[in-house]
Amino acid sequence: MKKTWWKEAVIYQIYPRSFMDSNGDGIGDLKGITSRLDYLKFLGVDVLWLSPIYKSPNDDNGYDISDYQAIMDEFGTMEDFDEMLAEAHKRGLRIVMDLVVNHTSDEHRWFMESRKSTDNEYRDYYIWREGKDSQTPPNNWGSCFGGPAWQYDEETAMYYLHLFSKKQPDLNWDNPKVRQEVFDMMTWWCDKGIDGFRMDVISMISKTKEMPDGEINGFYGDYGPYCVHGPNIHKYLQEMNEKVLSRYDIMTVGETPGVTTELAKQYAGEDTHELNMVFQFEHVDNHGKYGKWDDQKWQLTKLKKILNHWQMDLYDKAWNSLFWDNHDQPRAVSRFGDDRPQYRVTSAKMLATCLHMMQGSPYIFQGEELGMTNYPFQSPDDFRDIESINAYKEWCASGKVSHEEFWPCITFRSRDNARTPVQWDDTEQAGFTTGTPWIPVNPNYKEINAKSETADPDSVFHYYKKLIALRKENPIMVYGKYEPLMEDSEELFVYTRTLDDKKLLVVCSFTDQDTVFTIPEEFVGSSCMIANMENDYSKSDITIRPYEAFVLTK
Ligand code: TEU
Ligand code: CA
Repeated sequence: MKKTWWKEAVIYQIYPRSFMDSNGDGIGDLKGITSRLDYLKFLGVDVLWLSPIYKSPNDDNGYDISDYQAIMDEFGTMEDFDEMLAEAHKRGLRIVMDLVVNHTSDEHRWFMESRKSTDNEYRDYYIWREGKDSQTPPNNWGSCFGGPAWQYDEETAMYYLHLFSKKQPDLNWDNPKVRQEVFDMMTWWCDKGIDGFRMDVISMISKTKEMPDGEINGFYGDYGPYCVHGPNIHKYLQEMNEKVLSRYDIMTVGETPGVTTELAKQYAGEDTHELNMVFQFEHVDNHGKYGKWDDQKWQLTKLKKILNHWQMDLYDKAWNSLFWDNHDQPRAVSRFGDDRPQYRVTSAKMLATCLHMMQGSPYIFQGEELGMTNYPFQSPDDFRDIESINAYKEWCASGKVSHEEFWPCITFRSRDNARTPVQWDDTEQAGFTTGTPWIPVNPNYKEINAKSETADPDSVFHYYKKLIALRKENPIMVYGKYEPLMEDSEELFVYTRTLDDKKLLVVCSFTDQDTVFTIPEEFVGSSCMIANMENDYSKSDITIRPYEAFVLTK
């Protein structure tokens, strides 16, 4: 297996709007990020991935871009960006940009031109179709954020496709001019010195020419078979690789909803010349009665089956990206761990152990290193996210489900859980802003914040710091072969890693009950690399306490 810096890196995701506000307007910004680089350096991460910071009307918090080569007004200026990049590089931190090129904002110059007339030179930059009639879209597809995936545009009496909000029209990647515009823009950023791209819904850029109705799924037809991993996806990524990516020492990670291990080996194969790695979603897509809106936790055997499969199947062929949460997901400790006060710290450390000991590049979402939790929403007015706002209306207003039944589901899964401000200290607004934050601070900031955790050697923060440092000293954490154990256990997640004559045993409890465990003979009496509580590993039968985690090494 080839050794590369990005395989050895730990990546930290910043959601700039909620990271740090430098000027009291309640919105995080670039100067705020620069002011916290020392904190990130102290934590020990190598790469910072920034969610979009480009000019945007913020229908979807920056995932709707109106100018790819300018900075969002609220976040600062291009000078602020250059300063942030230089200050990051000075500290040995790399910067990965979010590349959102499945769609633009409807306020992007290309789209404003495109909608003007059917013969405009930008018409073919987007996907336009005649409706079945003026009241009926071309087909039954639904958008990710509710409502149909087609928007009627009066100017030319045609519909345009938007897989996300109607302010996010999809680009037409079959148009070579579109591809060249994107590649030129990417080149411009690379020449500025950035260190990589996280590519938003990159698995959706190639669509089939035929666009038949999809299978009804909830309220609308499913566009999946026609828009996800479409006919030319690999061709376009190889072209991007040849024209841009291969010319720079950068890292790339594709956000690829719907990806399987087979597809990942193509998207991110060691020799396929597309991307370095992809985000897969099988372990976070436990859908229930109301689609993604579900308040149930995974059964451990099912979760293990998915993660074990990704570990085993990509080995030596493609590289995993490892994550429990991001800006679209609930907080890891609330979802996979246990955020009750007596278990929060222990279970956050356990989750970190379980993930960072796997093979792949670990991603930490801002605040995860503090064990930040889901937000206690009181009413639908608390939502800021277009997806949560629309989903609540669509499900409850339609009468499909009652508020009482839907509320626990939407509050458990809302993307806003991840988007509350980073809790820096115990002063007002958690030190995030001197003004009024755009989204409320989680009221638990007095107990959970960076200031107290950086001062406490037993904190979640210091545990992450230690895990990150261990990776630098132990190539086995990066390159060791993975082997699952106890696959039928509903309580314990157990696996080994092997590299040359070294071996690690990782044991993580996912339950609030005591369990018994027999240490495999070869590990009895071996030394402990890291653990979230003490235990006696010299005996073969031991009791594992709720959410205990440890790593033995021989
Ligand atoms: O998310 C794309 C994606 O896969 C969605 O299905 C995602 O899971 C969404 O949150 C639905 O629950 C990316 C970005 O990460 C997200 O923030 C954007 O809103 C979206 O693309 C559109 O750009
Ligand atoms: Ca600000």
